[in-house]
Amino acid sequence: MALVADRLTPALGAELTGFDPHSTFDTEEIDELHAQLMEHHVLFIRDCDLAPVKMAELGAALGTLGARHHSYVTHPDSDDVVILEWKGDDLPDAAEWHSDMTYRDTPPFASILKAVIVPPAGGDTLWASMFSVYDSLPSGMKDDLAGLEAVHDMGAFRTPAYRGGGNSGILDAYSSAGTAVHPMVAHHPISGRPYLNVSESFTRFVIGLSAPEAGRLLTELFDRINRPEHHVRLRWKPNTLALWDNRGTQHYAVVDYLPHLRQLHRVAVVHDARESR
Ligand SMILES: O=C(O)CCC(=O)C(=O)O
Repeated sequence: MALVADRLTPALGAELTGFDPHSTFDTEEIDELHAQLMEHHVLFIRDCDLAPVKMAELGAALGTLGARHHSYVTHPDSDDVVILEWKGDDLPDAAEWHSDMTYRDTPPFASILKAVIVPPAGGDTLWASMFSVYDSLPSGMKDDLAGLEAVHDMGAFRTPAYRGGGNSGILDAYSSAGTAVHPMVAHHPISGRPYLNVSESFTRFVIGLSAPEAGRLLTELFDRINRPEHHVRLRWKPNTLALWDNRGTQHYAVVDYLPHLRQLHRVAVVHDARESR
């Protein structure tokens, strides 16, 4: 593949051409795709008609596919593909800044998302560079964050869990989703670059602080993530594919399209096969 990337904002994101969805995804091709991903953090590929089985193959070429998601249904053609679908008066759960599944000890390193059905207007997704957010912090704040760790949990997934099974529904969802403690400033395993590692969806508490202190610190950090200079925004069309590195990015799916139907397919890749090379 001769991939060409057109960078979209200084913070992150590129529109990629030259990707062949019918390729056999050999090592050299995926090395090239991975290199583009490391440079731009999120890649958008238009007219990429990847069938669910092929999407899972692309994920497996990038690394190890993860355990099933605790809440989403899987595609009948592939257990590795979850279906994200919202319409009517649904309560979409992705209109919050987050990096996928950080309530797990080992969250996915990458996610692949393909639009299947898009609403007539709206339903865009934004990504934020957490490298850019970290770089923009005052140096005193960077010093304060060094060495701090925070607790991540399943956040708003509590609502369907509670509606489905009351308090024991929440406990069951908790035990399958898990909870994890991560450093508030992490380093990308390949570039070594520091990035802010907290999200409004899943980061709940800072170890060693009181609840009000943790709340104030997290609120200030979440406000910083919201600034548009750290963002790139994608307008989906059917068969647009987004591939992103969860280490150092977060995303936010805008809910402005209901009651129209919006459906996407997603594959999560847990381990980066190229990380230890
Ligand atoms: O629906 C979207 O655009 C994003 C979905 C999402 O947040 C995710 O795949 O983690």
